[in-house]
Amino acid sequence: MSVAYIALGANLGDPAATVNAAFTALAGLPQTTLTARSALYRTAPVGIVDQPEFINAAARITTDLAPEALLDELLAIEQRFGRIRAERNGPRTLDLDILLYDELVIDTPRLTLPHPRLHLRAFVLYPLADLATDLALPGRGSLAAWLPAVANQGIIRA
Ligand code: A4P
Ligand code: MG
Repeated sequence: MSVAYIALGANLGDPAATVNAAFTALAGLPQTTLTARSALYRTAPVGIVDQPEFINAAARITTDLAPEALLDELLAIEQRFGRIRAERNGPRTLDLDILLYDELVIDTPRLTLPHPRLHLRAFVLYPLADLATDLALPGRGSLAAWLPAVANQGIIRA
């Protein structure tokens, strides 16, 4: 069994309903148990700023799926929720990213772990901190140490 952390993000349609339904979809994955879910957060868009605000959250799972198989399952859930890949960083009905998978550090064309931008983003770090305040980010120290630097990014508990 491995422990993985998943980021959930949505900013089209009814984002809060989508994120809640996505938690249920994660709970239904094969060989996987949803062990914790964060609060929902309303967050200002990062990257392309001229788009609706996001709802972001994070989940902890235990799974027997290998990282690439887990990614395939997450992409399939995104498709079920009507995800259309238009522009990078652009609006989406649902985005599911793997933040951490055990202590794994990999960089392949399909999958980079830990997620390369996770430590720079309030919309990832705050939900993650709900799940594990003392979390270590492989190669990047503790999660708690990164929080002050992102405190100025717009984020409110929904
Ligand atoms: N991929 C590589 N590593 C991973 C990983 N750890 N988890 C590959 C998931 N996927 C990973 O992703 C493109 C490809 O990344 C996948 O097919 C997979 O093979 P994508 O979801 O199609 O593209 P994207 O999400 O538009 O781009 P990217 O680079 O993932 O963007 P980010 O960094 O996820 O940022 N602002 C707020 N407030 N809230 C947000 O949630 N999200 C973004 C997207 C920008 N601004 C935001 C938010
Ligand atoms: Mg993504």
